[in-house]
Amino acid sequence: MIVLKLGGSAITDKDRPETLDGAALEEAAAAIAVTHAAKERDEGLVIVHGGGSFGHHNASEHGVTTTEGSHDTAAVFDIHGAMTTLNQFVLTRLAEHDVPAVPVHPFSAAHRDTDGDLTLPTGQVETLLEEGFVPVLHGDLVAHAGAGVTVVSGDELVTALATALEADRVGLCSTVPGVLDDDDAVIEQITAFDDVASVLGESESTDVTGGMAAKVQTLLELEASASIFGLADIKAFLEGGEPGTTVD
Ligand code: IP8
Repeated sequence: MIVLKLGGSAITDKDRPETLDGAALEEAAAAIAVTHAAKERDEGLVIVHGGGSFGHHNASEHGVTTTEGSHDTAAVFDIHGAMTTLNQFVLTRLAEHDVPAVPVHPFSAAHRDTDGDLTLPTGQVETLLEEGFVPVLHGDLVAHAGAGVTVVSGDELVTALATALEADRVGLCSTVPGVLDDDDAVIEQITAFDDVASVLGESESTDVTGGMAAKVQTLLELEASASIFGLADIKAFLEGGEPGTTVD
């Protein structure tokens, strides 16, 4: 099965609060629809989307990160609310393309222990897959023992899902065509973080979960082979190709 992450920055205007990039989401939904229909659902697909302008601004306003928590219900309504709003946009667009996409909200399913380690039950995701659905999860808040609620990034969910479901392939769709070197050329393969540490800067937008460096580090921990690519390459990835940067 495949875990595909639609980066928040790829489907929203990341620098304007709560602004969708409708054209980008349409392009992603169309590509997913074509490949999903062609495979006649014999290969399970789980989608995870990030926040982009729908979660990070709210989270930073409330001072909530993956480690800094809050006990303020207003923070929960704002941050989780923003993420479920974006989730609705994603589901609606996929439904318009006849993709049987359904929501799975991490806030209602996952939690962190006092060390911050994430537990994400996946029985519902597995059953939905077996029943022919495409579960769509998203970066969210989660209950965090001793800290209230903290952010869980889409990338963390991708890792948890890929591991629990023994995913064959993991794809991260980003705003860039892959991980870029100092000359803006796509790095074809990354096997160790040290190889790319010097070129992976901090994310320039408000991103409480760490930008490209954190993504690469997370993907390096996976058993499954992972690819980072741009919107134009979703179809190529879902058809079995390895566009962009392969992280192995
Ligand atoms: O964009 C973050 O998800 P990400 C979600 O995948 C929130 O890092 C709530 C900021």
